[in-house]
Amino acid sequence: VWIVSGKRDFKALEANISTQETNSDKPSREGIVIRSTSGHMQISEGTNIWICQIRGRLKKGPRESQTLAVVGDRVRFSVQDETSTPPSGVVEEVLPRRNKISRLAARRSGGNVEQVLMANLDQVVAVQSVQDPTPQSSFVDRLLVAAERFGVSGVLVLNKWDLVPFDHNRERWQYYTDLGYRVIFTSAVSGLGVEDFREVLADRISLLIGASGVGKSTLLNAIEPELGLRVNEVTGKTGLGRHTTTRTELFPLATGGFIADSPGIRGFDPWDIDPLDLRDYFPDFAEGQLECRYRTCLHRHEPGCGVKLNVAKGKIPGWRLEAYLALLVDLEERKEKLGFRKTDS
Ligand SMILES: Nc1nc2c(ncn2[C@@H]2O[C@H](COP(=O)(O)OP(=O)(O)O)[C@@H](O)[C@H]2O)c(=O)[nH]1
Ligand SMILES: [Mg+2]
Ligand SMILES: [Zn+2]
Repeated sequence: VWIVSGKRDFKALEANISTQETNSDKPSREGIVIRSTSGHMQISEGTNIWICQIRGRLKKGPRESQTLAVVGDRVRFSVQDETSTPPSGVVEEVLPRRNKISRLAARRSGGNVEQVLMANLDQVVAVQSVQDPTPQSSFVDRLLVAAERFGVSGVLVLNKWDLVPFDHNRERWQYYTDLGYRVIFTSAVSGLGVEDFREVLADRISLLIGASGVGKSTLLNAIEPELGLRVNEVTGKTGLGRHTTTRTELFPLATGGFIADSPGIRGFDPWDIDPLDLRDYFPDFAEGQLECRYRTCLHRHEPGCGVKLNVAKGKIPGWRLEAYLALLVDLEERKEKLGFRKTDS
């Protein structure tokens, strides 16, 4: 009889004490990698955290060992010792990824290599404050482009709402809501939106991102004591970041779900977007783009540009086109510098 109670699987327990156990019959379980250090991984499975080694043969695959399994990867592991503290196991298989975030890292031997930082995330949650510090809009636009690029949801949290009048710059933020992004107004001081913040993180794997001082730690502490202390700072700067080895970590939430901390993810760096593809990550351009005279119009200086026409008509705010053009220049410069190559996703 298989009894499954709550998150505990008694079938696995029974199999474990079976006397006829062979290696291939060893109970295997599924979990999520929440931390990865050299040689070991911490795997979250229900309410348990396991420490696992990686089966040697896995390391021989096409993937570079450092990205064999990253935080967020779902893995199948066999039980080694369930009674030890923490319980231990061996990772047997890395299950297919739904998505991933990567950045360019310098190779010791020269050149750049894709470094996968995180897999299977559900959403990127960008935190900004409406004042002290004031929002950097390019940050949000970049982030949303990258969210589109990586196929995850983009959530925008605007904190410190107690410092400005309720209707302060609302149209600007409303614009993102109209584009289909979730926008949450919060104040860690007054408690405004804290429940929405909690709810949006529950049961999902989120990457929290935002410049220092916007209130990330305070907001996290508001939904769970000490959480902000455990989750380290992630800076909101975009760019290639420092080429040092970084460790990403997922923190389990009391509500279910995980929040990611990564000193390596300094803003999304959408390094492998082809400049010509960028325009497709601006959903508000789609309609006007159909009217562009040239099929490969970059909405820059080309005559007969439907997007620029829509800006002139007031259908698209000028700052959206500016954000796009700034990112376009960045991508072109980077393409020139690094050479463009597609990833295997
Ligand atoms: N007025 C106001 N101050 C806040 C709010 N949230 C955080 N702060 C303050 O902003 C500063 C930076 O907050 P912190 O959580 O450390 O930001 P982090 O760097 O993003 O983690 C601290 O002095 C907080 O007390 C808020 O909603 N309203
Ligand atoms: Mg902090
Ligand atoms: Zn155009």
